[in-house]
Amino acid sequence: MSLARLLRARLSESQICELREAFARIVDVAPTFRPVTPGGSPMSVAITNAGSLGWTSTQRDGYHYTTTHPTTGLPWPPIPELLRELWREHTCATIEPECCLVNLYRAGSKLGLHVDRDEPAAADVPILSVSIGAPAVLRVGGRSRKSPTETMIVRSGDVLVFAGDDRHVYHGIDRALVSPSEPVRINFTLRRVSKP
Ligand code: MD3
Ligand code: FE
Repeated sequence: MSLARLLRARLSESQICELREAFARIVDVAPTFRPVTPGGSPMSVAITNAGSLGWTSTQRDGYHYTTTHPTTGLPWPPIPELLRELWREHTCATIEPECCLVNLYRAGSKLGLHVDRDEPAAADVPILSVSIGAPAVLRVGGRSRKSPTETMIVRSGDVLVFAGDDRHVYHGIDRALVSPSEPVRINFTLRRVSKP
């Protein structure tokens, strides 16, 4: 895939600030946790969710979506309004996002190369990703695991949209470029899960 096909936008400083506050409100109700992969190891990225459906993983059930938080049992909090607006503006004005996966990266957190394929009923709906905090090294390949990959830096305020064929490419985070002044990276990924 050509990285030029990724739509990139930059949020204002006040919008970034609004998302930091939105993150604080989400984790207040739905604390971050480290899902366990089917292989049995906890992910190095801590996650939580907003929306009607949240992505998670357990060794027993593998990757899946739930309506409630695994430890509190409460429904996931609502998707922040600013993220809903970005979804309407950059993806589908007529389809509502169901999942806002929130990924929290600290020093040493990474996400291996994968395809987002846990939403088979909504595989044609684009994915929107919004990053704040520390920059990170994003690796993007093609539709086959063997396709060559390239890396790019994703920075605070970047909004990336993956539509069409790009929705199904391999991608991962090699590492978060944290620093003493910016010790975490937060990524919000909005998705449709059920048939629109
Ligand atoms: C979607 N998260 O949660 S988002 C994930 O930065 C995930 O936390 C990463 O991959 C993160 O599933 C990356 C940006 C991204 C990049 C490439 C994609 C999303 C993508 C390619 C296809 C579909
Ligand atoms: Fe992904």
